[in-house]
Amino acid sequence: MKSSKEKATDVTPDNFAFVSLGNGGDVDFGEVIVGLRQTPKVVSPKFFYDARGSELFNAICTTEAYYPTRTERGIYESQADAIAAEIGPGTTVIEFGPGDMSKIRLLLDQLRPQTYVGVDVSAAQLEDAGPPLAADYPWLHVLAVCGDFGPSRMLEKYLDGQSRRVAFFPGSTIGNFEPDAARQFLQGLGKMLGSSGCAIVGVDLQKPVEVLEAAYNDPQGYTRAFNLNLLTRLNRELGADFDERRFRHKAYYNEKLGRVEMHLVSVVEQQVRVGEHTFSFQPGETIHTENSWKYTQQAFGELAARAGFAVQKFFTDERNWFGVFILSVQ
Ligand code: SAH
Ligand code: AVI
Repeated sequence: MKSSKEKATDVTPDNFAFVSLGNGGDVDFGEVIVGLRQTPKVVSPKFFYDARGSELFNAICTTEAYYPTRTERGIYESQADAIAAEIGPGTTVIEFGPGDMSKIRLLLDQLRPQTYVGVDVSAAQLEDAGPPLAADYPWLHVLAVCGDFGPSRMLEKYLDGQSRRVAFFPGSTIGNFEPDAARQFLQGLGKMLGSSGCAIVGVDLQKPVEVLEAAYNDPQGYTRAFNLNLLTRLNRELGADFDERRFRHKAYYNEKLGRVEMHLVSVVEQQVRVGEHTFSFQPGETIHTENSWKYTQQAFGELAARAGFAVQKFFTDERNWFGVFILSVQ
């Protein structure tokens, strides 16, 4: 006897569709070369999420050290009714970077949207998570969109013009943008949502440095493996010859800027080839792979206001570690 989850993946449900925008899914060679030519060297965190990277991210989320996942989930579990009351039923929910689509599940029974659209660069995650979601919620239209959720109007043709649009951006993925890029993203989002639109945005909040640094240095080593997997991916997809043993994971809280930084540090002097390009590394030189900005309630509210949103409601946990903002287009 199969479990309902196994059954769900056997046949693609009628209420599920998958489309590709053609602007994500693979590593962009040109973007990587431009980043590695900079000082300090940089590679975008959006390239973390190949099948292995997504698997490692999901493993990070299960650790005790990585508090954001369970804290945000706790807010949805306890506040789903209150969140739904702010939004109302029959909407089109568009989730940015849904990953395993587990967070939207915590809201669907209360939110009762008509359509769910998940936009992610990770085709593997969409293929794994989309059909079971559609099978478990047969009343919901589920559309998985493989592509970059950055500025683009390509998504528009997959959205209906009738129902109210609600953006769902959990996980503090917005914290991986620089604050000005986050503002620009929200500004573009406001246009896409239209004047009746609103957004549910999960934002990690500032807290003691020890808690932040532990979250990005889990004792299981998943974050280290997640960071180093980027090099494995560049080797496979771009024909690079990084030796993962010659780099180490480094993550720390930059208190002055209010962000956790992740880097890959070269442990020796070395040269690395990426396609026909060669890059030199001094010992201790880093590739900057991710920023994870941590906000105060006030600072994020002000950023959203500069992007044309009003904070309709704010939810948090008892330690004030994570914030869920309900934003409405002004
Ligand atoms: N929302 C989930 C997953 C967060 S991890 C959670 O809260 O746990 C970030 C997710 O965003 C990953 O699934 C990754 O593949 C996706 N992602 C990152 N950058 C992206 C981009 N530029 N465009 C589309 N998806 C992106
Ligand atoms: C997806 N994003 C918000 C995560 C974060 O915390 O910045 C990705 C991550 N990086 C290391 N651990 C988790």
